[in-house]
Amino acid sequence: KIMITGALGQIGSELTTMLRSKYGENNVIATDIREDESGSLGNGPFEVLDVTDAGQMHEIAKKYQADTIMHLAALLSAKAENNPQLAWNLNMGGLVNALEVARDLNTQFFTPSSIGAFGPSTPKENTPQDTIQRPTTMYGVNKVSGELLCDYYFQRFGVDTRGVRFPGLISYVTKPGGGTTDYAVEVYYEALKNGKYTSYIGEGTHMDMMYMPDAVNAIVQLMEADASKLEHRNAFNVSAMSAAPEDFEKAIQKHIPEFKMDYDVDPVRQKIAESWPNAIDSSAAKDEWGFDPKYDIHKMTEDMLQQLKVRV
Ligand code: VAH
Repeated sequence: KIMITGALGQIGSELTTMLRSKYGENNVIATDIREDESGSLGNGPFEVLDVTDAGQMHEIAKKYQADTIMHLAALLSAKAENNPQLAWNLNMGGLVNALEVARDLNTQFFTPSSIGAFGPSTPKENTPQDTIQRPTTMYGVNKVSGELLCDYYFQRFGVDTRGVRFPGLISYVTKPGGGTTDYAVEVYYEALKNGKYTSYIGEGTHMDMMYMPDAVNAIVQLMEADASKLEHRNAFNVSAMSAAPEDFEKAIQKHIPEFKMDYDVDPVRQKIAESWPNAIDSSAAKDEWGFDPKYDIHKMTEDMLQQLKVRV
């Protein structure tokens, strides 16, 4: 049985649905800080959980006899920069609580890291799996600390911890909240609604991106991978594309020729974006567990627009 925190979030909402259809509704326990008011996650078990409440987390995991914990509840980069103290308490407090539950109940463990775990002194192009990690954002500090803590729980306590460094994730189901890469989602909504988009990230700023179906598949693939093949654990570089705002503009124009992008750069998020790599190297994930994303920017754009057309 898999217990998920942050199940109503950007990743959680799609991961929960996908795992429920794969393993059965009752085998996936969804938790989030708020009620699933719209019933978007379906009929499987759902519990309201504040991840900073260690006792409650433990109780829920025990009640449902979880054997895997997927810990997704966290504050994203731009929000974390606005409130670093809250970010530390929530991102690190939640993680250590989840790891403690995993240790006590002997469960498998997944939590996402991010390209935010890199910083200005990291090589920007073809960023290696093992390289300098000196991020300059609170979110990045949380992610590097989280990677180290997960490795520690594996080495010290034998908890089967696994993770990936996700790039900006693009999806049509649940919008991200307070990230630096959110523009790459907003652009599709605005293209369909208004035929134009004002980007808060500057022209020529490259970041890694991935379509959500590839992201949830990667999680399942990594968790099912043979442990003896894993040289790394926390966390694997994974990316499907490196793109700048103008790449989204061009890709969208193939479907909506009159679409136009202009710029009104937000200095806070621009600075965060510039501190991250342009393009990371995902070969360790490919070699060790067969990471194989299916969507490039064009295939993703076609699907996003088609899916959103009926929703927006
Ligand atoms: C953010 N989407 O922008 C997140 C992420 C790739 C970065 O972790 O904060």
